[in-house]
Amino acid sequence: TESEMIPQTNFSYFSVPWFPRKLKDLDLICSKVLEYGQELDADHPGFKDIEYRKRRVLITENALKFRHGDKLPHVEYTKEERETWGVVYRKIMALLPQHVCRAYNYVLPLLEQNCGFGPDDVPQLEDISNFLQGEVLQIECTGWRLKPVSGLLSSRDFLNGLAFRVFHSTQYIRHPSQPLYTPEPDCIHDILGHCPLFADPDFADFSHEIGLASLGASDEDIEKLSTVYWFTVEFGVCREGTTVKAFGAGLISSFGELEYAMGLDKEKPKLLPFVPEVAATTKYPITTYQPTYFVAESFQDAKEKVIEFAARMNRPFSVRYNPWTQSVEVLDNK
Ligand code: TIH
Ligand code: FE2
Repeated sequence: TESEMIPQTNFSYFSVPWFPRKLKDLDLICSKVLEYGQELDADHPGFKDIEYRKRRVLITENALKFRHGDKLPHVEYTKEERETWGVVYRKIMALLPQHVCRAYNYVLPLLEQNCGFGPDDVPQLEDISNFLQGEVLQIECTGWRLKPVSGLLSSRDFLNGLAFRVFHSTQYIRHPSQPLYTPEPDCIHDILGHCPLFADPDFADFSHEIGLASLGASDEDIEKLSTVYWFTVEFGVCREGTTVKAFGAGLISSFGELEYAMGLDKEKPKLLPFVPEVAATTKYPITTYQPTYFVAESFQDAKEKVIEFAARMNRPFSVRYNPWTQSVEVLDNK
C-alpha cells in the first residue's frame, strides 16, 4: 500500500498511509474502484439483462471522467428508470412521518422545492450538490458536496472523502425487478437515502468527524470506523421521545428493510444503545436485512461519542479541517 513519510519534530519519521490533504486530491482516488459499477455478480437481479448492463456502463463512464470543479454529469433517466424511482419514492413518503427521523422530514420538502425531489424523476446530482453548498436561493446549508463514482470505493477512500465534506454518489439505478431492496448502493439509495441528511448541520458534522478520523488511520482503525459508519449513516436509528426512528440511508432507501427495522414484520431485529466501541466490532451481513441496529440518542450525542472514540484511536498525529481552504492540517501534538 502507498505510504508517505511525515516529518516529526519529536521522534524522527513514522510511516502513515497516504491520505488526501485538499479537495482536489480526491481526484486521485475516484478512479480506484474495488468493484466496478459495470460488472455484476451472477446473482445480481440485472445480471442477464443486456440493456440494463449497457446503461450502467454508459453512466459510469461519465463518472470516471469527472474531475474536481467540473459540473456533475447530467443523466437523462428513461421512463422505466423514473418508474422505479417513483415506486420507491411514493412508498417511502408514506412511511416518513411515522418511521423516519425529524431532521429528514424537515429537509425533504426543501429538496422538493429547490432541487427536483419528487416521485416523477430522479433528481440531478448537480442540483443537490449546489443546494448543499448553499448556492440555491441563498439558503444557507452545510457546505457538503457530491462527487459521482463509478463503482464501490475502498472503505479508506470513501471515508477520506467525508473528511472534505464530500459524498461519493452513484448515478445508475437498481434493476426494476426488485425495487424494495438492493444489495449494493444505487442512486435511489444515495440520493433518497443519503443526500437529505447532509443538509442537517448536526448530521453533517457527525459524518465529517468520521471522515477526519479516517485520514491516515491504520487498516485496523479504518475497519472499525467503517463499521461505525455502517451502524449509523447506513443503518442507524435514533431515539425521539418514547419512539425509535430511522435515519440510516440503507433503511430509508429500502422500504422492505425499513418496515422490518421498525418492528412491522413478524421477525424482529435486536436494538442496542449506540456505543462506538461496541458497534465498531460487531459483525454484519451486507446482502440481507440487519439482525441488529444501534440506537443513537441524537446526532450531537453520536458526534461527541465518535470524537472521543477517534481520540482513543492509534494515530500518532491529529488533523484539523480548515473550512476556508478546504484542506486539512496535520498536527503532530496528539
Ligand atoms: N439495501 C439498500 C437499498 O436497498 O436501498 C442499499 C444498500 C445500503 C447499504 C449497502 S447497499
Ligand atoms: Fe450508503
